[in-house]
Amino acid sequence: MPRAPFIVIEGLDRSGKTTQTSLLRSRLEQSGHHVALLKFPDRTTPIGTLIDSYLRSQSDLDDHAIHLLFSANRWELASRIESNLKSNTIVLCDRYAFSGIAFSAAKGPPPLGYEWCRAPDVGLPCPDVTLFLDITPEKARERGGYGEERYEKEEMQRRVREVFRRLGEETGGGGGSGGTTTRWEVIDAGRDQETVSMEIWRRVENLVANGLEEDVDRLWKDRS
Ligand code: DGP
Repeated sequence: MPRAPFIVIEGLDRSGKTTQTSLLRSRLEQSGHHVALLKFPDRTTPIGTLIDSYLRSQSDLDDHAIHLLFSANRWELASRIESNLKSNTIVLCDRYAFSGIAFSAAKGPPPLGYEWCRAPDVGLPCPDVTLFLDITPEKARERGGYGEERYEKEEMQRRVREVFRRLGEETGGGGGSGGTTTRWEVIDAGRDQETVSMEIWRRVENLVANGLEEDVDRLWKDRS
């Protein structure tokens, strides 16, 4: 029996990611699918509480330490992702390991190395498709700008976007460097909500209808 797909939605702050994730969930459920919606960071776990306090600048942590906590927060839910997929429940995830690398590698000084940032997430369940909602920092500003959290600054978002671009280039096409087999799809999120949601649907429709025969892959498995 085919298993359900693992779908990740990634994007910059103000890209409409959370809205689009919720629209996709509704559409999947209306089509009769079971969906488990996850959001990273998951601020409800004990590790997530530390992350939440850091993001709201209520606590300070060493850059390496907080990076490892974000990754641990994903590992906490890794077995749940796998068991859902096996029992034919689609896993839809708002942010994942790619945010982990992009946000940590973009900050500094001193900068954290890209490879160092990637290492703790090697071996996590690999998404079957990653939809990257791309938006320029200018467009994000037009949408009312950023909130008060730690990374919500225009210059930071510009650097984050560059790291996402690198991740996309290395990941695109399946089996890209690093042994990643996720399909990386860039979606212009500067357009209106309806257009973006229709495009997202178009990009996942077949995957969702057919399911997958192969087991869940591992992220960057050739680095493990
Ligand atoms: P959100 O709840 O989606 O608004 O994300 C909170 C903020 O945390 C957002 O600015 C992106 C950032 N973020 C998400 N995941 C990670 C991660 O794994 N590592 C780092 N450094 N930042 C992350």
